[in-house]
Amino acid sequence: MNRRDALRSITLTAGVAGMGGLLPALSSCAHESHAPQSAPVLLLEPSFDRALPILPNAPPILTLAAASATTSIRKGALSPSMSYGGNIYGPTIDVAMNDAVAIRLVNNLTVDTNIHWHGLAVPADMDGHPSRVAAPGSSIPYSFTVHQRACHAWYHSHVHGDTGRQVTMGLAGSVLVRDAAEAALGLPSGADEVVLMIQDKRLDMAGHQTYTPSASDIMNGHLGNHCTVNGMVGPVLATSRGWKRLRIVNASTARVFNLGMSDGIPMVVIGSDGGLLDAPQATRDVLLSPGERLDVLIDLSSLPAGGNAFLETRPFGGSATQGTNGVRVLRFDATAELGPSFTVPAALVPQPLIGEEQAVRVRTFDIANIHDGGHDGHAGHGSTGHTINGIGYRMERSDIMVEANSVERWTFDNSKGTEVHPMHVHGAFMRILRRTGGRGTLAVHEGGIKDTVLCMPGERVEVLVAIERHRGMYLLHCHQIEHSDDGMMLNMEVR
Ligand SMILES: [Cu+2]
Repeated sequence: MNRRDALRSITLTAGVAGMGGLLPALSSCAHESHAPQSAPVLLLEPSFDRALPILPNAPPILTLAAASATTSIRKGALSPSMSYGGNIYGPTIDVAMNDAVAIRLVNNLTVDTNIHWHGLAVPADMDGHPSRVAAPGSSIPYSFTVHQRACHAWYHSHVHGDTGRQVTMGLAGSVLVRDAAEAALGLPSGADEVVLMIQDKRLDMAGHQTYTPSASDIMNGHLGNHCTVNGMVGPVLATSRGWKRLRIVNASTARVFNLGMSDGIPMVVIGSDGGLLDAPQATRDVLLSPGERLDVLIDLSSLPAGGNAFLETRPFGGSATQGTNGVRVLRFDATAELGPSFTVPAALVPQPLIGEEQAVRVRTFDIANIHDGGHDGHAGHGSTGHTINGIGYRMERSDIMVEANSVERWTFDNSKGTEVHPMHVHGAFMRILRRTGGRGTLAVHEGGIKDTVLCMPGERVEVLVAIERHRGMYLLHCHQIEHSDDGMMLNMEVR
């Protein structure tokens, strides 16, 4: 048993023990997978009593030292966490189109770790494939050139079987890619542009975050009882009265947020995973699943000095276990200062065209909860055996062969499924064509280039996939990370 397996075994033993022996079938095999559905985990309304931590910016040439840390997630309590250098999470890495990135990951943890550059098109050996990890005390030099349009990418651990725990504890950060087309729009910048890493956390009575998923957590998601922004429950951002650009990433393992502004504050979606939309889209709220990013403008100019407004997550339908209640997430306190004058541009930046007629191959992926024991994840230790097309993940097996620089048309079929699956592809970007069943429509931010798409229970989502230029082994997986840690992941070989 290697170190990672040992850790996994300890974690899962703790998880099973915590269920009071209600699930004796777990000790046998993955096929006995139908754990009882637990009651939805409700989010608690926070009190807003501390300043929002601003994640520091960093240039793309640096060392990220993954280490255990402590952070105050809830006021008055110190929680164990993990970080790339601070209390929790890593710096926001600022890169421009054509910049060289040279980042050394140093592993100061007692378990394996690595980094996946979620939303960056990088060579396969730089992509954070789970077969390439840094053992404790060792390091991985990541170096590549960013050659893609302005966007909000992010980075996080991708160690198979331990990703959910490492990301929840804090091994994640943002990457902002800039280009001239974006700069020409004069969007809110400086203090008026804020990265918000939103993550639900399960806090115990002492205010410590815990991550020991039970079998029902592996099915329904390890849902937290608190919503955090940049690692803090109930943060407050004191800010001038004017337009703000919020760069949001849903860093939860499983929690879908339905994000909107209180008090009828205008909210305009301008971008998604792969950069800016063609045109701004005013909206009331947006469903954002784990792994997805949202680039949104909000207008606080109508607030009086001393007034406030909230970013909130609202209840939503479509899932038996999610969206049950809504809470306020972040409070904006208006100062006396007026922000710079700004008019939302009528047009943004044209999307790269991915035409349906370019597709050279059609594939369907059945993601509707077919269970299988034969994978490298939690097998034999409480696994429910999540699969794609009935196949559980094997580290060394090539599952999908695709051509570099080609386009394919894929369908994610969750029409018979009961679980929430945000599907994520590495080394490729997607254009969402249509959604049938469930919501039956595309969300406003889904008009943009995507790397992650939410497939709610009952939904079939058709996408065009533009495979990038790099060859080698990439991944297609569910970004409900308990599912991918459980084997809901395939190797995609680009040739
Ligand atoms: Cu899933």
